[in-house]
Amino acid sequence: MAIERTFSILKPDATRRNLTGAINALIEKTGLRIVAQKRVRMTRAQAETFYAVHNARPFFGELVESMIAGPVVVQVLEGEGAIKAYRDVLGATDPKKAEPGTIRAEHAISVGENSAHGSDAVETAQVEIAQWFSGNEIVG
Ligand code: IDP
Ligand code: MG
Repeated sequence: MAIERTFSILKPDATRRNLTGAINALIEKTGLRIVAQKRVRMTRAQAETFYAVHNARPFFGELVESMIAGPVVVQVLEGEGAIKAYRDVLGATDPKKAEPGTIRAEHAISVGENSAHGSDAVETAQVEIAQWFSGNEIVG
């Protein structure tokens, strides 16, 4: 499988509970490398742009509010098949349906406050990474 890069966000529910290191440990245990990382506060406009694909869904307002409720940690992860590898360790969107040992099974509060985001495809990963990092901030 090819070496890929994927985009990750440790969401406000995770930073609020001081889980950055615990989640990073689960990421690194899979062999994925954190090749860029910074802690930022998303603006409302940035959160709306990031989740624009969901803007007609009933939970969109709640989703945007949850993403701006506190700091987030944005990351680029690199490794073999990184997009699927990260989705696998994230677990299902709804933590009640997530496999034991996954980030969401271990740490998420609810389907909305589910601790982390991971890109779902190569194209979305590229767009999401470009929204948050310039090339010289990613050190593989
Ligand atoms: P994903 O994060 O697993 O890719 P998506 O379906 O892309 O899941 O949804 C994006 C985010 O929107 C989820 O991670 C979650 O925070 C939120 N979300 C999704 N479905 C619901 C819902 O039914 N109620 C509340 N929030 C939701
Ligand atoms: Mg998604």
